[in-house]
Amino acid sequence: ARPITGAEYDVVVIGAGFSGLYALYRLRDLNAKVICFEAGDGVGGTWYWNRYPGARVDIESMQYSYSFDEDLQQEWRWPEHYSPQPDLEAYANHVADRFDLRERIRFGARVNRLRFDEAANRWHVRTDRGDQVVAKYVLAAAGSLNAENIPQFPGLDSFQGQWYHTANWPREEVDFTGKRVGLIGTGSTGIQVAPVVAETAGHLHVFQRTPNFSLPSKNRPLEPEYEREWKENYTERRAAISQDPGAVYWANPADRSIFEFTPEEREQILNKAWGSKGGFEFIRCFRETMVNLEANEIVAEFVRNKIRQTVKDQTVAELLCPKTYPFGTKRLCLDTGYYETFNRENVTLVDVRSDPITEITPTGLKTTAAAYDLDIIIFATGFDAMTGAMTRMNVTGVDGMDLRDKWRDGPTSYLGYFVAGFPNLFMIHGPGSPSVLAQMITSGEAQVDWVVEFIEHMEENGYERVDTTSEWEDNWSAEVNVVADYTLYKKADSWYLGANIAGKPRVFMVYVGGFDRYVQRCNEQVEAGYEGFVLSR
Ligand code: NA7
Repeated sequence: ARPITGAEYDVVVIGAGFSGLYALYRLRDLNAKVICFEAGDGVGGTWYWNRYPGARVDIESMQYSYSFDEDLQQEWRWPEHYSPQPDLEAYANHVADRFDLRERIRFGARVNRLRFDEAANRWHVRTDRGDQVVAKYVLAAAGSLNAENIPQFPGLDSFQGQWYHTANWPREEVDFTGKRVGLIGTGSTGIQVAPVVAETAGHLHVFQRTPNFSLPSKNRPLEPEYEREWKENYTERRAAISQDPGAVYWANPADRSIFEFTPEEREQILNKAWGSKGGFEFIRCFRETMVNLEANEIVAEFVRNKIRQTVKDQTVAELLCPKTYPFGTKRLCLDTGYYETFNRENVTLVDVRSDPITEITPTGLKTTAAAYDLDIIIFATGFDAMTGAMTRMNVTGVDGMDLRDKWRDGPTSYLGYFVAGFPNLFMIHGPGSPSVLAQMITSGEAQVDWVVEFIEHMEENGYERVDTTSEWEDNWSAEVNVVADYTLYKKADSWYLGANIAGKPRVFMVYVGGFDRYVQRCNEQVEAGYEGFVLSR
């Protein structure tokens, strides 16, 4: 399609991932003139880009799916409990077609400039394929985890093999057969990649800086009985999800204190949860796990012992055991055979905490103490999370303020949606929102609903502009911090804190007070007469 120039829209949606698609669907209610710019050539966002081997969602698909349309959730069939990337991408495509959303999307169009015109109260939006449009509102559904982080090791340009970042994986299959593969990073992504690549690679070196806690996913084909049960109870279960801090449904909610049990009983309870098919339900064994260090350590040691029992070489097992931060304070992983992978002859774990990578060479990479010959390097090194999507778009607001300057000391927001000085710009899953600590499709739906209602209010009342103030940003960041301080989350160098990116300011960016509480807080501010918002005509 040709670039669009000179057109005026009511709303520009950025991103055709799950939130962006739902926004297109909802904005129809407003009869608004809407255009969506999507950097990829297809819909799905995270599930379009992350097509690396082993990519899989770690919330079960009966939940990690849209709730807005009863026929959709009844008719759609998920083959597996935890869908692999192709199934999620297929679902996004189905939704785009089923609800006729595609005609409003311009693909291969990455927004690279957003400028607010104060006199007219309009955003000027440009993309890298030459689109230039004007809009009253911008709804940025550009993703919490999409700006990839490629560590700047010297020499990457000289590498003669192939290298990939997992979030920018090629569409054609990469053949690992017999190849010497280096995998850098052991977060959720690396943990999914390693077992799959190890199956065909000649040799796999896993370069680990920080070990992560991972739970067995017990992924399996979706049992018809289980599917039926969900579909018969969707209404009740979605209602329960909307009241849950993580926006998930718990089949066996447990509200027990770990301190009421003997060590043997605790072990039994944890063992049962470990062996169950409940995935993250393990973290709900006891109520204090994420808020009390002593309770947390009991659970952490249980998981370490599982690692020790699984991995045969005890030196490797100890390296795989996280010991420097509490259980769950870096994003917990779900895996399929991750720890078992290290029992294979063709897999070697390299500790790059004690022996860091110093450079990439034409034939592989070097650490301070050794050199490794590699044909393929996989960067599973994560993202400039929460803020990267916004800061990479070249956004200027009131008085020409650059968003990167505004966020120099860390991101600010009011309710995760607004940044003072950037009027009429709404972020979905922005810094200060629950982001990945709530199931993101449901949370995205709720956020989009809130934004659409906000826009509706403005239109019905003839408002031209909404902004917030730095005072209200401070209030919100105080709230974000108070709830985080109640938990153990700040005790880890995680991407929630920006700690994974060299030089990024350390600010806790995720609202951990719960999805339910978050929705309530946003509604309260509206009900209090749009408190914290500066609306003008
Ligand atoms: P993560 O969780 O940020 O993991 C990235 C991994 O890459 C992590 O192990 C990092 O170690 C490692 N890393 C990053 N930079 C380097 C350098 N310079 N050297 C060595 N190792 C490095 O990203 P994922 O893609 O796995 O997961 C992102 C989210 O997607 C996940 O949380 C889920 O919500 C889904 P570190 O721990 O920083 O020491």
